[in-house]
Amino acid sequence: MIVALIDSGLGMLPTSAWLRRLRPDLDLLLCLDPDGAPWGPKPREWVIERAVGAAERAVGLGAEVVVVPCNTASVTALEHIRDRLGPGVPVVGTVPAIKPAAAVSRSVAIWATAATTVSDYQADLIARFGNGAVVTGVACHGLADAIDRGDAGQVSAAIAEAVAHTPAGCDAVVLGCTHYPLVEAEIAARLPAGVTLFDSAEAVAAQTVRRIQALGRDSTGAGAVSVLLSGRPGELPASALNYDAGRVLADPTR
Ligand code: DGN
Repeated sequence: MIVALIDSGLGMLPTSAWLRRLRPDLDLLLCLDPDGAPWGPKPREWVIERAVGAAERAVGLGAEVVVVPCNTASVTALEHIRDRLGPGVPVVGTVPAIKPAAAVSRSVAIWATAATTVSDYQADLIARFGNGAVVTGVACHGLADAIDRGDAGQVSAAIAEAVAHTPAGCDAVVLGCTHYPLVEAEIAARLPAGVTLFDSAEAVAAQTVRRIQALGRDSTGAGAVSVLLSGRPGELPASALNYDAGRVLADPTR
């Protein structure tokens, strides 16, 4: 069975790593959009078009399940992807891990892209799962993009800015952009001791496995990893292409 993962860039890697751990037999199709990234600061219509387009191409290449390991695309485009693909293709989204954070903390900060931070979806999640905690949204400008570009100086500057906007006394930080766990060690080192980080990668992978099981299909595969790139593969960090010995497909339609 082919499972497609859709994100603008490298944010999908923590989730795909969990999927590999839980179900090494699955064939993964990693759909990245170097031509359209970053999605975080883009207009809503842009994110919807890129994410729905990637999902359609993935299904055209044989994907039977679509995962969106991207908070920005999930809060913006998930229902559009579901509408376009129809009920036959399970679509699993990602939301910031507010619920587990607010279960143990009275002061939570959510680090995310600007799009996620201002979304009604995030406001609704806080209302439903905030558990009475003080929850503060922190928009981390440029952090996801700097991670994609492997720009250590910009990563460091964006983390410093986010730390400065995180309320004193906050003891839980939700990594509400799937890129951020890739620099988790640096984030943890820059926050005060005693702050716990939360992310959604393991939970999204586990939910994907449940949705696959619910399909009731024999889903064994070869455990292959393929990469589908929009536009300019030369601009994608080598770390993505070296992720596994999978095939790299260039998408001629972009
Ligand atoms: N990884 C995406 C998210 O979780 O919001 C951000 C993607 C981007 O392009 N900024």
